[in-house]
Amino acid sequence: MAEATTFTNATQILEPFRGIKKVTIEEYFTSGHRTCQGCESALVMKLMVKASGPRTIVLGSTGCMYVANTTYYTTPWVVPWMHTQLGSSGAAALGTSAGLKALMKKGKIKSEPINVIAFCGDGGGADMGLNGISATLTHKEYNCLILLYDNESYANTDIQVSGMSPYGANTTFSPPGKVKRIMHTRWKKNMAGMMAAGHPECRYVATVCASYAVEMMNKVRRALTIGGPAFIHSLDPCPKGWDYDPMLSHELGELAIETGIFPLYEVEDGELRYYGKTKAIVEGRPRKPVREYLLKQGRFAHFTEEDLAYFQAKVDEMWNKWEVPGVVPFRRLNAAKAALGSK
Ligand SMILES: Cc1ncc(C[n+]2csc(CCOP(=O)(O)OP(=O)(O)O)c2C)c(N)n1
Ligand code: SF4
Ligand SMILES: [Mg+2]
Repeated sequence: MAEATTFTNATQILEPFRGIKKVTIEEYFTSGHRTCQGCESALVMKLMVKASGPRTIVLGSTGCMYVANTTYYTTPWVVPWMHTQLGSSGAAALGTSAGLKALMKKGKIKSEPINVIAFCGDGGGADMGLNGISATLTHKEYNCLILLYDNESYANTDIQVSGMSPYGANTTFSPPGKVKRIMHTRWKKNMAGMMAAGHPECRYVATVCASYAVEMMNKVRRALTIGGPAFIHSLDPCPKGWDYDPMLSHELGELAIETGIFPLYEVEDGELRYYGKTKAIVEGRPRKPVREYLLKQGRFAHFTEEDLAYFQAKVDEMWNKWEVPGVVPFRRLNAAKAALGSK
C-alpha cells in the first residue's frame, strides 16, 4: 500500500541545447501539413517536438494546428498524436498523464519517462478551455506540458476575435466601419501571468516566441524535465489573420518582443527570470515604438495616430506601472499611493 501511494513516474532529463549547433538534427514534425506559408504556429509545433524528442505523446485541440496538420491520410507528426476537443487541452494532458501513470504503476507497461504535451490555440486555451488548464496546473503529481499557441484569433474558422486578440484588431467579428473605427475595444488577457500568479504549486510557466528558437526549445525542455504540470504561452505571427507578407513572420516575432508588447520570461518555482531582449528592456534598453510592429500588419491598417498613441500608452503602463513589469498587472504601491493622494 505504501508503495502505491509513493509511486512517481520520472521525467526525462532534457539538458538545454547550448547553442544552435548543439540542436539535434532529427525532426518529429515533418512534411505533410497544409498550414499557410509563413505560419509560425507550424514552426512552434516543429520546435516543440524537436525539443521533446521521440518519447513524446502530443495531444492537440481543434484549431489550425489540428485541421491543417491532419488532413485525411496525411500528417507531419512522427510521434503519437491525438486530437482532443476544442476546450479540452487541460483534460487531455491530465488524463493522458494519469493514464500512463496508472498503467506503469500496475505494471501493464514499462515504467519509463514519457513526455505528454497538449497544445491549444488562444481560442481553445485562453477562452474555452481556461478552466481545464487551470485545474490541470493544480495536479502536481502528474507530469505534462500545456502549450498555448497564440495566433491572436480563432484562425481556423476564419479569424474571429478571441480574448487574446489585440486591441483594435480587424477580425471577421470586429471589422472597422465608417461610423465606428475600433470595434474590438478589450485589452488582451495576460495568460502566462495569470497562470503563474494563480497556481502556486505549478513549478514552471514561461512565454516563448519561435523567432528565438533555441530559447524556445530550451524552455520546452525545462518544462518537461522539472516534473508536474507546466504551462508555456507562445506568440505566433499568423500571415493570414494578421494580414502581412509571409516573409515578415520572423521579424514580427522579434518586433513583438522589442516593442515590449510580448515579454519573454519564465517563472520557475516562483522565481521570475526575464530573457533576451526583454531582459535588456528591464535593464534599461529603450523599447521600440509599437507603431513599428502594428503598421506592418493589415489588421491595424485603419489605426489613426490617436489609436497608435492609446496602444503605446497601454504598453508603457505595463512597463512603468505594473508591480512586476510585463508580468503582474497590480499597480505598484507608489503608483497606487499617488493615485489615492490625487483623489
Ligand atoms: C466546441 C466547439 N466550438 C466551436 C468549434 C469550431 N471551431 C473549430 S476550430 C475553431 C477555432 C479555434 O481557435 P483557436 O483555438 O485560437 O485555434 P486556431 O484556429 O487559431 O489555430 C473553432 C471555433 C469546435 N470545433 N468546437
Ligand atoms: S491561418 Fe494562421 S495559424 Fe492558421 S495555418 Fe494559416 S498562418 Fe497558420
Ligand atoms: Mg488562435
